[in-house]
Amino acid sequence: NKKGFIFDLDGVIVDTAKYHFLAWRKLANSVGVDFTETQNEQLKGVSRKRSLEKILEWGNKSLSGDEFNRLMALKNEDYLSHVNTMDESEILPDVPKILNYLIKEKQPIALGSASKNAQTILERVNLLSKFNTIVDGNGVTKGKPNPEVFLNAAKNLGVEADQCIVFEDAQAGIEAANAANMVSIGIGEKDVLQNADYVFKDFTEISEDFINTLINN
Ligand code: B16
Ligand code: MG
Repeated sequence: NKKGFIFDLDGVIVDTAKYHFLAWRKLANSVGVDFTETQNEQLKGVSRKRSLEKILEWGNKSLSGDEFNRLMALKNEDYLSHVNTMDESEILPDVPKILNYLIKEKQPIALGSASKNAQTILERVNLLSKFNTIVDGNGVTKGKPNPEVFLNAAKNLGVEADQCIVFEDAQAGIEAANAANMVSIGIGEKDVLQNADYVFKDFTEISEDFINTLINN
């Protein structure tokens, strides 16, 4: 039985949520809407378009289509100015160790992210070559919690969905993995990621023995 290991990007490989927060807060404030850390948490794993819709809902604002698109572009420009400062030092602890172990064990590896900037970010932190396939916000029509992104990743790897293991930091992503019949591994807090099959604070808590169990089950 061939396994597939699928990694979310933001919050799993790098902490870009802090840059999304800065860019969304700046944008929201510019149209007179407040934006808090709690709200940012609710945008994790959510597409750029859906994120702006939610921010406008929270602020009771409605905009024309043109204005909406202009704000989405502005937010992304600001976000990318932060992304362009990133380097390998922003990779979350023990991520390279786990990726290298999976590569040593000849396990297929995919990225499954809602971000349209996924490839740029992986290039910046020098991890692009570790992945056999990248499925990102450009390759899906339905965002998490819809399982499309992970199902496409499984297909690209040539692995059955129920043989895949997903690492996710967002509730929406855990739901997507569960809906795809995949093993869901939460990276973060147990009380936030209640529906995950396993939860670890970060990759420093994940042992090679645990990875071996995943490979052999
Ligand atoms: P972009 P993930 C998600 O990435 C982020 O968690 C979410 O906050 C963001 O809005 C989304 O990507 C879209 O990102 O604006 O770069 O296309 O966690 O699925 O890797
Ligand atoms: Mg994430």
